[in-house]
Amino acid sequence: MIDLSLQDLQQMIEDQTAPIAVIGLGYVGLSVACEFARIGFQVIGIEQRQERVAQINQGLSPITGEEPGLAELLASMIASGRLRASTDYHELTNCRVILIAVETPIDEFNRPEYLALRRALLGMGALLQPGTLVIVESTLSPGSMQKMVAPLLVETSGLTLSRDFFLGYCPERVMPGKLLSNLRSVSRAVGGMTTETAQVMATLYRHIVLADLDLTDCITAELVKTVENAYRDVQIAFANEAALICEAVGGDVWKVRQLVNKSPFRQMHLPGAGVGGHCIPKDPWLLVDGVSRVTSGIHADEKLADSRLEEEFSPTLIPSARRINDNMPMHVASLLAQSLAEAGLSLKGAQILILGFAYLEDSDDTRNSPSASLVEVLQDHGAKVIIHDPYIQQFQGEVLARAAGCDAAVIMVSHSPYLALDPQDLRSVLHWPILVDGRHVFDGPALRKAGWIYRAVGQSLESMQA
Ligand code: SAJ
Repeated sequence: MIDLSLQDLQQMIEDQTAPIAVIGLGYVGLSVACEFARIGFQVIGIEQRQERVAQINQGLSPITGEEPGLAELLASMIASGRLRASTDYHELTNCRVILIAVETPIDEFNRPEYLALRRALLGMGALLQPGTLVIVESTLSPGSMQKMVAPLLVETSGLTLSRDFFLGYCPERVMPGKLLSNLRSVSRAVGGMTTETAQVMATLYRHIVLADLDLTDCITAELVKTVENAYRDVQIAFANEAALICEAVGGDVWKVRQLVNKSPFRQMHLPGAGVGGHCIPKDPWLLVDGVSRVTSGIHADEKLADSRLEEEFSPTLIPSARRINDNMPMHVASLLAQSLAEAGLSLKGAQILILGFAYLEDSDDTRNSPSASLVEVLQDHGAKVIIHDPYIQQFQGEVLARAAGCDAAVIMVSHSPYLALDPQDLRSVLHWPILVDGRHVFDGPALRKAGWIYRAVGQSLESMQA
């Protein structure tokens, strides 16, 4: 195999003759593999799950849930022979571009769990050919490219970084339900280990991304991805804490939010029953991981003889936001307990209908679902739980049929079918007119006026009295 310089590689990328490998055929890897194949590249997907490889090679998408265009694109790319899946890393040896899109979850201690990433790096290291461009797309804790990915590849390949092979980081910004459209229309931070590498990466992504490609370095790209999601988590936590304050002082957070957002440059997010998904609950922990370093602080305080004090910096806002959001299902459970008590009932022995188990409205994705946390709390307190979700097969069915015989109902996800639900129908089948609203789906004051024992995140009882 001839050693290709970066310029030769750039040319092969420009004319789409550089074979591409994508390691990890999850919703990120599969969509990016299909997109490069669609452009005309020869693409091999490396996936460890044999059954997933077989399914993809039959032209069948393993991605559940609505993903406009993906199943058709996959089928046609398999049929055209431009895309193939395999479990065998040896297929990489003739690839000139290798994308890594494996999961990077956190463990029970909120630390990065890089097992899949290490497996991918170790699987490809010894097979890495000179002249290859390696790009990581998975979300990483800032510094991981420099401290882990690069050393591991250098060590296992025996090649010299940025001379024999080239390395970069381009975090994905796709969202479930909009994979292909996001891939094409959302800008990307393109972080190269060198400026030249970032430029060649941009040549590659320009083929599929119509939005900005912002060339930068790896640490910046790692920070952009984790900061943008930590930003969202903190914004949501702020809305949730404002909601809890409103409940405590007699306010209605929804009225407050509406008027706050009329103030210039305010964009208060939605309070709710919790924060789920595979990005927002995880990425803030990746951002703060290991950031607990001694920083020199300058203190003007005259009492301190030594004006340069060493102090420990460790993030507080971002972990606190995580805890606020993680606590919201517990708050919903407490609203439910209060509602049951109003009817002389307790959680123990009650049968509760949970409306919505996905983590997001009109989705079937249950990763880190706040409803799962709520179910656990309720069961721990002796309640029986009936779950309904129009998008999840095992929880589908006629809502009112599932509600029959339940003592109370809790809305956890604002799925469209629930927005059309007539509370009167629900009341006719519930044992008690008890409803806890975790997503501001219903009109609280109207329901209470109609005799419901109704409680909602962010709405105090005083604020709902007519
Ligand atoms: N949520 C709230 N209040 C809000 C917004 C969301 O409670 O104001 C909850 C949702 O109910 C859900 C969780 O937070 O449980 C996450 O919702 P999300 O809208 O952030 O959806 P995700 O998890 O799909 O986030 C993805 C992220 N995209 C990527 O990581 C590439 C996120 O950065 C995007 O902002 C988000 O999609 C989006 O805007 O759709």
